[in-house]
Amino acid sequence: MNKILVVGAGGQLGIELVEGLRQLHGAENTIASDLKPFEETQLPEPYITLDATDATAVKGIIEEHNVTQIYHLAAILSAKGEKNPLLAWDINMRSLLTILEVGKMEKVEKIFWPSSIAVFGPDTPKTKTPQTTTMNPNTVYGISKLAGEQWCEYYFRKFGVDIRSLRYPGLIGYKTLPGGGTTDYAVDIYHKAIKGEVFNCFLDKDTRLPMMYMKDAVKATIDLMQAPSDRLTVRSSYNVAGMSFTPQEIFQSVRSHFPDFQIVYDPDYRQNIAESWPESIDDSTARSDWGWEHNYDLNSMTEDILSHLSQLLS
Ligand code: NAD
Ligand code: AKB
Repeated sequence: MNKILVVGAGGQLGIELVEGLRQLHGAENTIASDLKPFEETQLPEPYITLDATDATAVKGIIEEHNVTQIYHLAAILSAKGEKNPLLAWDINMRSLLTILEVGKMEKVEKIFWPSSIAVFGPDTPKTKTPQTTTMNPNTVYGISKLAGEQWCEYYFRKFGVDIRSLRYPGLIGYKTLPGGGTTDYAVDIYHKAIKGEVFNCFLDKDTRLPMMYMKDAVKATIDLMQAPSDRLTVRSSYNVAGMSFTPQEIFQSVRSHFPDFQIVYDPDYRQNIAESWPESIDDSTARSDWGWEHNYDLNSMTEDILSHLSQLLS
């Protein structure tokens, strides 16, 4: 029987991934954990307050609960990382190395760790960015994710740790507000539209970025973790794609439901980060290795989010 530990579960991805994992493995077999105390999360029990950089605490929980799989989500994202680069490097690298090392020692069967399109930089081909290409990221978050990918591959090849990873694009969910990324605008816009407020967009109207609906991200994660090991040809991190759009295009999609909705473009330091990333991603390796398929495009995502969000906020 699988016993799952989700680390950094209190964030935008964790809240929804825990739900998906609990449907699959049972709530009693899926322990959510985060730095935050229980009262500050939206997660139901079982829940443990856990610092991912504390190797003794992580080891204790794995042994006490006979954990067989870890999903390690804790990180400082791109925009927040540029405000405090040393903190971002420290948290992102120290937590990953803790999970890899404890996972190896405790013979954890499988580990999931997310990378990001932030591993690509200004020298990377902008469209249909290939699985293997020039990287050279120029944010501390991207540098930490690229180093993390290489550490994952190293632990797999040297120690046989079965660690799997996806380079998520910007993830868009409606259940919680995002935690300090450059793609956060594409979550905020739905909340402003529902509240009838003008949306102040921190990216320029034509900045195209790869994005994915959270339901597809949860599906990709579970599909990858269930794939037979011998199907996986990539042990750094897989490119995955859902859709690509600009602020103007998502605004038009939302405005088709709220004809009076208005947007003001006011780009800030996050514009430079966005401009260093690809516009679209070639994920053909994920599609052929383990059958990845996305379900949502921009308009079907907008419909789904608005129908759920209006119920949640009413
Ligand atoms: P988030 O910022 O919403 O959540 C991160 C969580 O990690 C927070 O709840 C935070 O309290 C927790 N955390 C921070 N330091 C911790 C520590 N030392 N110990 C335990 N928990 C700690 O981020 P998210 O959007 O949920 O992203 C989750 C993962 O997915 C990250 O690794 C991120 O890099 C990756 N990712 C996210 C996106 C996206 O668009 N959201 C895209 C690409 C990759
Ligand atoms: C961010 O904007 O930092 C994240 C990501 C693409 O990794 N959403």
